[in-house]
Amino acid sequence: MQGKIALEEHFAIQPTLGDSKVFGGHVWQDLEHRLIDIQDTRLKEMDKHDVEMMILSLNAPAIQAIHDTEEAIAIARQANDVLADNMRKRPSRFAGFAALPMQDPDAAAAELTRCVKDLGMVGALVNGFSNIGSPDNVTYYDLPQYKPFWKTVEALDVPFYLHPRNPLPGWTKMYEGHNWMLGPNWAFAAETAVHALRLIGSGLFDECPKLQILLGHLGEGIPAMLWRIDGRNGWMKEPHRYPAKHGVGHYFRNNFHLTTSGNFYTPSMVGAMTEVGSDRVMFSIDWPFEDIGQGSQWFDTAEISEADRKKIGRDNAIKLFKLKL
Ligand code: GRE
Ligand code: ZN
Repeated sequence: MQGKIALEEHFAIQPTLGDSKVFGGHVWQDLEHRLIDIQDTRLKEMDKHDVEMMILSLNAPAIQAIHDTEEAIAIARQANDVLADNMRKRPSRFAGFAALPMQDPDAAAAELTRCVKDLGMVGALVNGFSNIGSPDNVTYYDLPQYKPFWKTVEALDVPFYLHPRNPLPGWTKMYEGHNWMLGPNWAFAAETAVHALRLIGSGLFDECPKLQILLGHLGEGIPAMLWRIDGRNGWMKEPHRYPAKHGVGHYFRNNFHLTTSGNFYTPSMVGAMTEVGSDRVMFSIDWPFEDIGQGSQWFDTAEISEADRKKIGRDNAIKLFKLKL
């Protein structure tokens, strides 16, 4: 399909580059180049596979793992300025998501405002929980101190991409002796799905009904579990036990969008479309961790209608991010 738009596509700057090494040490020379490069190899690959635009974001966990708050604020600014420079060079090919120092909710809100209003970014991408003050602190964004931050996101009318990171070593006992499950094979999805469900259960979307969250990897497993999450034990008629007013499915269908990043499998895409509707699914690759050729060929030939392919490959993103293409 011509004119595809992809929106979970990463780059790195020197201070955050090393975070990606564990995910590709054996191909590091190539991966490092692909992360740092924006205007060369990346554009050639986009041209080759009919990707008209990438919405770029910083690698992971990057800012979220910088436990010194002042440093997190400074590196986020630096990354966002680099991104804005690259967007300016090719505004028809690159848009951007802001990296945010969530360690300080007020600073995160201010940086998002700067990125949207001054730098023309179309939203934020944040890599899961933040470490605040110490490397073993874990802070999720359903906590009350984030309420004003979420109000700012809602008022700016831009989506927030909740991107995976690994759980901390102190929180991975269940994977002990089975480290292969860390990262994209399993733990990324489990970690991110729990965080998304925390946001939902907390009642955040009752307070901020217009807030829109993006999840990659076709919803981090949630679409396949949605019926069961809300099902409970049917005949026992037990009311749900979280502060939010409605069932999880209600918020998932009204406040979430899903992308195909790193999950190039048609039955899973059709499942996601069935759960949230084809207006809330969008094409993505997960460059440079995934193969733009593989993702594009899969999507271009997947057995869905041409109307859905056009929506998912392009039109939904234009609408959601108000892109001027
Ligand atoms: C990602 O950004 O989604 C990612 C990584 C590292 C490995 C695999 C992966 O950051 O999908
Ligand atoms: Zn990613």
